Amino acid sequence: MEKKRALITGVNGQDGSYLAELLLARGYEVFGLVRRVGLEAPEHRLGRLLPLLDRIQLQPASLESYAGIFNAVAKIRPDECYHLAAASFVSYEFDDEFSTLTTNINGTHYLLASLKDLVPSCRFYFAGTSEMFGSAEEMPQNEHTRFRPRSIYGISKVAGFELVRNYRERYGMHASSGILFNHESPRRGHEFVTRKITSGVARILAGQANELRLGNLDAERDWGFAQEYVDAMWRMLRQPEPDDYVIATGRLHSVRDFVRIAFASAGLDWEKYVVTDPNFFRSGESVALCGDASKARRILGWEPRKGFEEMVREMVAADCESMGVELPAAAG
Ligand code: F7E
Repeated sequence: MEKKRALITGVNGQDGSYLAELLLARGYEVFGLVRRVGLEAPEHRLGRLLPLLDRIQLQPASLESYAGIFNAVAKIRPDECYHLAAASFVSYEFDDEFSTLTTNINGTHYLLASLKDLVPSCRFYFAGTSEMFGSAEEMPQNEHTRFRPRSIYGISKVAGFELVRNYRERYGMHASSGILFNHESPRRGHEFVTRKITSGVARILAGQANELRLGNLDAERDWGFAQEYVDAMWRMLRQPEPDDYVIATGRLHSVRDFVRIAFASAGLDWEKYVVTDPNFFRSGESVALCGDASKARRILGWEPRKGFEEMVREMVAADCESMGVELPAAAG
């Protein structure tokens, strides 16, 4: 039997690399869309994919070019497409608003339009986000909670989500959206708070830093483990009907909780190192985002497994290992 062909945009990101591994293990032929610059400096830009490079096929294309996306889809003719690529850093200052909106909305639109014309039977996954809820009126948030995005990133994702819904309803495409809450791992980008903390702990242990500057320690998030979240994406495309699903743990933790566990796992007292810095505060961030994933549990048979503390410890251990520093044996 011929192998199924999966196309992943954002294949070099945290989720893309985990998803590529999962699909290879399940017998897929995996194609990844990357920017041309990625191919020019693979060790730098494709770091998370290095162990997989001989097993996946990379196709250079920019999300900003309809012709590029159309040609890539025409060449690959995927059975399944996972659209993960996006400008994904959240800022409430509306900086870089034009490029975030253009890339995220047009990229989604170009992909959907190309698939509709070339391979309408392709199953499509869109990476939605809890940022679409923004200053939500209720907690926890589920698939019926009204979107009230308050970041440009959140606004761009609501537009993408609505495009997906319209392509599904108007053209009958099997197009689903995951509304994923924060999900972390040792592969998380360093700009996000979890990885900033765990790599900061490793640098302090290595003697390369003596403080860690953070924003609001009281900010709360629903943090899950990324590898489990990509499995939910795959499960959505197994359903007979396309739909939208919240993927979350349903548990809230503060940045302070994360900090405390991360430093303790390295035998350090966080209060000696963490400095709050107003530069990292986000204005207007008041509502805690916490997801209700009971629909995913019921229909997809998906549930989060790894606990928060275990994940934090693993992230610290991975950062220490990559820097060649030993964790104190009895720490924690
Ligand atoms: O912030 C607070 C910050 O940047 C988490 C992306 O994957 O998840 C991610 O977006 C919390 C916020 O992630 C610092 O104010 C405190 O409350 O790690 P983050 P995010 O903005 O939640 C959603 C679901 C996405 O879809 C996004 O693409 O931590 N915080 N101090 C800080 N955050 C950062 N980055 N740096 C700090 O120093």
